[in-house]
Amino acid sequence: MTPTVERMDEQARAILRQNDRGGYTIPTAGLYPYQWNWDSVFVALGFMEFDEPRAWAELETLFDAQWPNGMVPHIVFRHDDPDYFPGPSVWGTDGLDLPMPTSGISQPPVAATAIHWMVDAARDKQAALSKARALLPKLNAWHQWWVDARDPDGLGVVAMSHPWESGRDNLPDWDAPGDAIDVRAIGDYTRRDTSHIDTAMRPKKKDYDRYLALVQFGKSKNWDPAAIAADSPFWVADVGVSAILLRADRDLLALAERLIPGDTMISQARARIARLEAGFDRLWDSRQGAFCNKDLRTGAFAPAATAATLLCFYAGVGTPVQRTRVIEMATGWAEKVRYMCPSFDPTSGLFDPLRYWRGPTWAIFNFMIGVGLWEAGETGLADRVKRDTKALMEANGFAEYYSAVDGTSAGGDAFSWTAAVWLSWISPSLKEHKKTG
Ligand code: 9WN
Repeated sequence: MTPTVERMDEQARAILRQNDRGGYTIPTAGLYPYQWNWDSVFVALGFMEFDEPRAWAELETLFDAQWPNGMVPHIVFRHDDPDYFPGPSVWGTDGLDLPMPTSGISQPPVAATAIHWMVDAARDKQAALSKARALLPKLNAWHQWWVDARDPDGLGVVAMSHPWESGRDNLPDWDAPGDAIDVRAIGDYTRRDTSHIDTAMRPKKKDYDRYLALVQFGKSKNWDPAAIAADSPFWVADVGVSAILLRADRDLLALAERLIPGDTMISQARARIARLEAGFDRLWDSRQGAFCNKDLRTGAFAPAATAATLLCFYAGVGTPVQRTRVIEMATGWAEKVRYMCPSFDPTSGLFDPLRYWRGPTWAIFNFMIGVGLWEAGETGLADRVKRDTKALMEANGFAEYYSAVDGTSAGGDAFSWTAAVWLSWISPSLKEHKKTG
């Protein structure tokens, strides 16, 4: 029997409360015992529905860990937890002058967009405006870090220096570029993830060897962005982060024009937007008829499209012809799988229904895709994405992710960002003005 809306709302709120570690929220107990960057941002949107001060605190604690060079790290280590590998000592950022121990890379910059939505939805407008105003310079520094550190040649697309930086760790897209990573000197190590989760759902050992080798590489360069850009064996332009950054810059610009008119960050944001808009077309693979990830060392496109291809609507890019092709592609996917939107092309031989980012459906990605489609007037597909997300949660709870083929829940359970997506996008109890996308 489908649980009632009240029951779903209650469970979702309980998950956020139970994963709250006092000002920051872990993604799920055991598997991920620290604060993760984009997880926290979605969590803030969830808290916003029932505890606004707590929502702002989630973002403030994340930005407390911002590096002096503007980067907002992908994991914040407030303690050392043996449940997770690689922990703070492996990342070796302790010699840098940082506010607290963190990883050495970033994650998709969804925060400015979330903050824009939070300001619009806030019941306590005064508090929201002052919190957003205080966060804006930090957001701007982070966005500038993205283009300076990960696009030093001004291509208008951002490179991933590590698969984890994309938030979509083991996409098939990273396989061929990853062949250039030398793993011979990594030494012995013990994974912790596979002691929590079925190995069939997690990245393979070959992937982990590469993840670790890249961490060791970054550490050997003292996490210096220029040295990483010059020598990283892995340097792949990501459609997902490029789209998310472009969208985030549009939201940052709108907030800055409203809250601090005349500030220099306005012209900086405009310059980044122009550069990212111009660059996005580089990721159009005319052979595949889709926006695809691209190895910037070799110039090779990834083997197939991913869910991020659909973020062109969220980012507000693509010609009418390109957008039509993307909709045709997504319509084909929707016929092939029961639950939109698979993270990887379900018509490809590399599609894997349960292994992490190689095929499964993720609520946070559906959130961004659904909002973008809705805004672009593609309401049929937008409704399908939202309906499927709701059905997955109602039938299978708040899992880390789900099989796009049959809805099987996978990865960690009682998962914070999935619960947050229910509260801020799916729940039928949302106020009328929020029922978009
Ligand atoms: C590495 C926390 C994170 C998400 C990522 C997801 C996964 C970590 C891991 O979990 O990555 O960052 O150890 O597998 O891929 O998107 O932020 O939920």
